[in-house]
Amino acid sequence: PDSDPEPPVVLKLGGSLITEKDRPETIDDDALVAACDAVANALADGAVERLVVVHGGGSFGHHHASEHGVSTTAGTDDADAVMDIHGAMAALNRAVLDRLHERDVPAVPVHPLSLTARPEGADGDLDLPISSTATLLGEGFVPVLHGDGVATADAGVTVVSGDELVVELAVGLGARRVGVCSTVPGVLDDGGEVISSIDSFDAVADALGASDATDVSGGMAAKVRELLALEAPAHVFGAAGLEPFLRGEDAGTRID
Ligand code: IP8
Repeated sequence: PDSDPEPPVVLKLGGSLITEKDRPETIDDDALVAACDAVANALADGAVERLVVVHGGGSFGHHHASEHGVSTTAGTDDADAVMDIHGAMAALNRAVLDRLHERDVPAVPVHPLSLTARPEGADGDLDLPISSTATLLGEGFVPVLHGDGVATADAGVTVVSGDELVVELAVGLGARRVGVCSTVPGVLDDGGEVISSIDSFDAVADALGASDATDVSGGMAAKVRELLALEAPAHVFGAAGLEPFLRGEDAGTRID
């Protein structure tokens, strides 16, 4: 029999990378195409065997979430608001899938709204059943998840960020490596230099500012805190780091 399959790589493509963050529902197609090329190349030459992609909201999800006052902690009971947020994210997901298919990547959608919940309320843990994604991976697909709305006890529907999904997927799937690709080349220190590696939150807390554009789910500090808690090594890098990361090299900031 074949030896056990390699644990997957979990890759987040930031919403700020693949969309124009300040223009509602606008894709940054050059950036999206470049990212999809890097993914396709890494799969084609075997640098990565099994891959899960998660993408953020950028000017799709965050625009509608903020219009409706919905965040990871503030929910809505208005179905129209849910449809605006989920509809925009599904449209962005479709664009990502289309670009991956053009490069023969066997990508399929996994929509968190249909799968996840916060059964203990907005402050409680996210419940993300993993079997759909795990089975798709085993069958040779590249599951593509995205930030979305999530059913939340006593709050209606809140936002689940791509970062939360990355963490849940990494734990649930026993990921080999985690990559977060955004518009910044890594986690930056006070002087704007990339911090090459982070192994404790306190050491970098002061240097981590908030995201500048509309972002309902918490900026770089929250990302670093969550990635530090993972067993798998994580890297935070910009577009130029994607190819090296997928080849197994260090890129941007290593968080471990
Ligand atoms: O961009 C949030 O995902 P993120 C997506 O990963 C929505 O924070 C629906 C605002």
